[in-house]
Amino acid sequence: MSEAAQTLDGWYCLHDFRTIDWGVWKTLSNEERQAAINEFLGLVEKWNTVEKAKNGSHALYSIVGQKADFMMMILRPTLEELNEIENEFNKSLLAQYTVPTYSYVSIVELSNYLPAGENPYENPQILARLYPELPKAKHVCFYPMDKKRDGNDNWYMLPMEERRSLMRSHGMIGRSYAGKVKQVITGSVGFDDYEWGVTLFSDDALQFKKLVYEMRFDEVSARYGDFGTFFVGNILEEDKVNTLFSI
Ligand code: 76R
Repeated sequence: MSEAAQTLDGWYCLHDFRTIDWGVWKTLSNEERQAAINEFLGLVEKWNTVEKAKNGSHALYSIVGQKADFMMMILRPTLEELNEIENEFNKSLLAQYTVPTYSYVSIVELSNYLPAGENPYENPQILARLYPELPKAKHVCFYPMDKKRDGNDNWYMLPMEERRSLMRSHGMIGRSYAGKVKQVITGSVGFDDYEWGVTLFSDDALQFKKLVYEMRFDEVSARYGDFGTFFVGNILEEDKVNTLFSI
């Protein structure tokens, strides 16, 4: 058996994608719509308080294309808290006018392919990555992915040293996007249908295409990457929530 990668695990993560049922939403009066929006903004206010206390983080993005209209990405210390948040949202007025289209459950993950030092859970840089405050970048890109187990192309059969060296090359490409793209890798083995969620943040959406494309030519992605559905979107600031839902 090959040596398993050791992971450092941070906050649990829920990506929750919804479309808006505009047909029904439009039948409401302005007052009813405003009440639903206000209640939702109240929820976001609660999330803001948690974020300020550094007990979690969240990001709201509107999604371009028909796969979803908006995404709520939530980070919390426990799976129970994620569950409470989704249930609270589901019981809200606004949720009645949304349709769930996709969700992803995972946990912020760093692996030991690159050395993390002696006691990683005491390293401030590592902690900042395991328990991140999600950036308020203009754009987001999310997709789930697997590493292949396919005949000769089986990531999980490679010796540790080989995986480490391949990941070094992967990391080098990633680093050349420092300051342009921030990535949050979340592990989902045992939690969801793929093995990782990849969430990228950038102020320039084109950098997603450039980074993902460049990685396609790198062996880790070229030979071993299997990708799920891609979502791309724009930040949904709280003052834009009214605009999005206004009729
Ligand atoms: O954590 C680190 O910065 C160390 C190097 C590193 C690891 C271990 C790293 C760097 N990644 C790691 C792990 Mn990554 N990453 C992806 C994708 O679309 C594709 O082809 C792949 C999707 C992107 C875009 C990306 C970006 N990375 C991983 C893992 C877990 C692998 C495992 O355990 O087997 C996956 C699935 C994955 C996928 N990666 C970086 C980036 C970027 C931008 C970096 C540089 C980060 C930085 O140094 O700032």
